[in-house]
Amino acid sequence: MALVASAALALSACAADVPGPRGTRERPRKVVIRIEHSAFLPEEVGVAAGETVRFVLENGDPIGHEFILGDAALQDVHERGTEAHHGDRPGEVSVPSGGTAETTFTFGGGGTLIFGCHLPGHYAYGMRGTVRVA
Ligand SMILES: [Cu+2]
Repeated sequence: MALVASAALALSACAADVPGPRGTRERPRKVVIRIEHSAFLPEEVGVAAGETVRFVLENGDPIGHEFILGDAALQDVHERGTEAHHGDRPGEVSVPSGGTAETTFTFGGGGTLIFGCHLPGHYAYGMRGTVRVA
C-alpha cells in the first residue's frame, strides 16, 4: 500500500503544472487555468486517479467562455447542445468575460479526459485541453 501511495506521489510530482499534495474531497487540490485568446493555459494537466481537484478558471478575454470536462462522448454532446449556462454539474462551468469561475471534480481511474469550450466555433478553433489521470 505504501508503495502504491509513493508511486502516485511520484506521478503527480512529474506533472510540473500541478504541484502540491494529492487533492481529497475534504481538501481539493487547486489548479488554476488561465484563458487567453480563446486558449487554455496550461493545455495539459496531470492528476492522480481518485483525486479531487478544484479548477479555478481565470478568463482574461473580453468574451465569455466555458470549461467542460469529460470524455470525448461528453464533449460531443456539448458541442451539439444548446445549454446557455453551466455550473450545476461537477466539471462544467461558464466563465464570464474578464472574470473567474470554479468547479470541483473528482477523477476516477486512469486515462485521459478532455476539457473544452463549446461556445460556437471555440472547440473547432482549438479551445480544448487534456487531463492525464494516472
Ligand atoms: Cu470559448
